[in-house]
Amino acid sequence: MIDKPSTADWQALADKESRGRDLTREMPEGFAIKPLYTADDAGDPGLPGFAPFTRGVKATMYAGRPWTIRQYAGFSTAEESNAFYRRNLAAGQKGLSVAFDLATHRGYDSDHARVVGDVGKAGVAIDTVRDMEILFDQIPLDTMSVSMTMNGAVIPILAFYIVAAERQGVPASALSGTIQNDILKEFMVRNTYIYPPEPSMRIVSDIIAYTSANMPKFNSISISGYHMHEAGATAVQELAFTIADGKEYAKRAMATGLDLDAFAPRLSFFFGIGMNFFMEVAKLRAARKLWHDVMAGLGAQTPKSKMLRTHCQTSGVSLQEQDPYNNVIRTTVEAMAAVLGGTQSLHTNALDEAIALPTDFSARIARNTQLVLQEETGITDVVDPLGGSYYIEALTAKLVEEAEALMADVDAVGGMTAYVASGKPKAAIEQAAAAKQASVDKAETVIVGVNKYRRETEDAMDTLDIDNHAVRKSQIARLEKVRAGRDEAACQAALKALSDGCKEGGNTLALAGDAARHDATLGEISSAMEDVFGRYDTVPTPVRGVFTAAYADDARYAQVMRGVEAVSRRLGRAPRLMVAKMGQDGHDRGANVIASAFADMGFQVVSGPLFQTPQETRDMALANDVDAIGASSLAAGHKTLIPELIGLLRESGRSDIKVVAGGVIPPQDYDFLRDAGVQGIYGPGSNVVECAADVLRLLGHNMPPVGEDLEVVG
Ligand code: MLC
Ligand code: 5AD
Repeated sequence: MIDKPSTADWQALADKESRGRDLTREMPEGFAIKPLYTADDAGDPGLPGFAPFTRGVKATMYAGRPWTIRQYAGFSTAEESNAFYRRNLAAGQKGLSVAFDLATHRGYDSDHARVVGDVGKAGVAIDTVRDMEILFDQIPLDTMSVSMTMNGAVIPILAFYIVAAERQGVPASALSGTIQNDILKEFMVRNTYIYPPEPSMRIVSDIIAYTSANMPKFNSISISGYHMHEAGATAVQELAFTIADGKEYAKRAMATGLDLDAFAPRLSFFFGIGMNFFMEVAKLRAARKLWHDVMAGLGAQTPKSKMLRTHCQTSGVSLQEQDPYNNVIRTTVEAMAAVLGGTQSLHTNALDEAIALPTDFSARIARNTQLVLQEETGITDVVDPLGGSYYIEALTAKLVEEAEALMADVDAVGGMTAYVASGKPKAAIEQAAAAKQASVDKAETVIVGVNKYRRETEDAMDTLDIDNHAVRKSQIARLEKVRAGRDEAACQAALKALSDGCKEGGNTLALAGDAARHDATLGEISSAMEDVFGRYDTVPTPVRGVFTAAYADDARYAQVMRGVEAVSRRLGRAPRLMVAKMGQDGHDRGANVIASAFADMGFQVVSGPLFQTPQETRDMALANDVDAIGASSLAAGHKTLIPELIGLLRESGRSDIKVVAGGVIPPQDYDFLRDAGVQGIYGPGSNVVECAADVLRLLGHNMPPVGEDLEVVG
């Protein structure tokens, strides 16, 4: 009889096969993965439905009830979004998830001068309860669970929702759904805050207090790691900062006198799911264990308080503009990771993610990805089918250990509010994002169709285009009608009561509900609060040194740096690039990566603050005497904002300042932008070193193409 081989036997055989090559892999998470895991690596995760819920919060999981297919969507007017929702529900979607436009997020009515380019673009425009009623027309709010992604203008939006339901005859107590209401991550990565951190945290607690008393089926918050993930966070960062955010909210709510077990069962979560398949499965399992332990530590008694229930969304940044049908494959793999990790609810991204908002066609494929997984694969038959996998169990335990270590750093400074204020988590995530970008640009991280197997030409794709002028016009007409038809004195009195409550400590959601019942607009409710709380501004501080370190031995990078030196000699100073974020779009990963990389390559970089108008960008560019402006646009404002900027530069006699654009810009719009005077357009998948080479060319430097004359340039 042959002896059972030992791990040492395996090692000897493996060394022979690999000729001694080291097959361990370093993860961005800061630990290495071995090529083999065995029973020695894996602990026992317990059973689903029982603490610490590593294997799932329900005993039966999808065998009892499948996850909710909940596609995030919204665009244009309430009428158009309502029609889109109803088509999708008829085709198999199970829950709603509303995407609002950026004007709404940031508390501006559609007629506000700052939001001309944003209305109806990245989501649906909502100004009044009337809009909200139209959004849910013929959608029964007593049975449909509705998630609303709102954080900045969370008070007017939730108030509108409650009042729209009342007008449908549905009391608040019957409403089921979720409000995102997670402001800490806005200050870290998503940037659609309105007020400073302290009053923002009070708002979160007000909502928890109101919903736990009046809306027992409504999840008061969706504590979100997703946006950290999208901003480039590692799995450990996403876990640690998200769970620590949850702990902070729970502690704040307890500090206002609420009983933990009265509100904790309705705290929910949201994670991003990327391409590192097993890491993402383990991440969700680790999240449940971490949350259980945190809540037990805070003294939670009922099991429900210790169960982490989560929505997941497949990763937007993992999707590419090039060869976009590959995105269907990526999304399928990510969706499987979310499901095998035990998510409660899921959004699958559309294949045109890197180009525009989904069309009916791309939304259908995205939704069907979930329907096929749910109904054709047998994936729902068994609870936690990867449970007991040596690798999954070891990885889950490792993520718990690493996240706990990072959470200890957060605790050491007194919790997440203080940690966010220190700027540490934002900087750590940006560092990880820059490192990832460098690894992609150097093709160490492979992206099929982008940095490997790239096609010579790309096929054209139909994309959704929103006539922003028409949406704005119809919103303004409705705003005027609502304002004309309301009891003005009652409305103003309710707004005043809200302002007073902000000062004196009343519940802001209850008070905003009264204002909404009198048809106060979103902008009016927001500014009644802003009058007391103020509006918050930040200045971007991109990280330095990541690219120089990553490209230490790279000939092309050195060549670009020599190009920058040559231009510097000619100008008598380093070339200056302003990285501009115009409009209400707060996605700044791309802008920060560009700022970091260009500064590392020797440019002088001026980072504009978020939310500039084209006039403000022009003024800042002139004041800093920049040579070029890179406008980053991810929320479809490019056709309005960038041409306006170019016009203003022209009026100021500074058409010599080159304007380039980057971000999510459909190729169909390239000609429009070029005609408007944009001199370079860099979509997702652009290599930042080549972007810099291109900008040098625009500044008159004779920059050779890749691979040519590497030595002769000076
Ligand atoms: C579930 N149930 C079961 C069961 N499984 N009952 C018996 N047996 C089983 N096996 C019950 C649950 O207990 C619950 O009832 C009910 O069924 C619904 O199930 P759920 O699992 O709670 O699902 P759901 O209602 O879909 O709620 C999921 C959630 C919630 C808790 C994660 O918070 C949610 O829907 N979140 C979505 C967030 C979202 O869409 N975000 C978009 C962000 S986009 P009961 O009575 O116990 O409740 C974004 C992008 C950007 O942010 O930046 O703009
Ligand atoms: N409709 C559909 N999906 C959207 N997303 C953002 N806005 C919308 C919208 N209006 C998705 C994209 C994006 C992520 C933040 O959410 O996938 O990457």
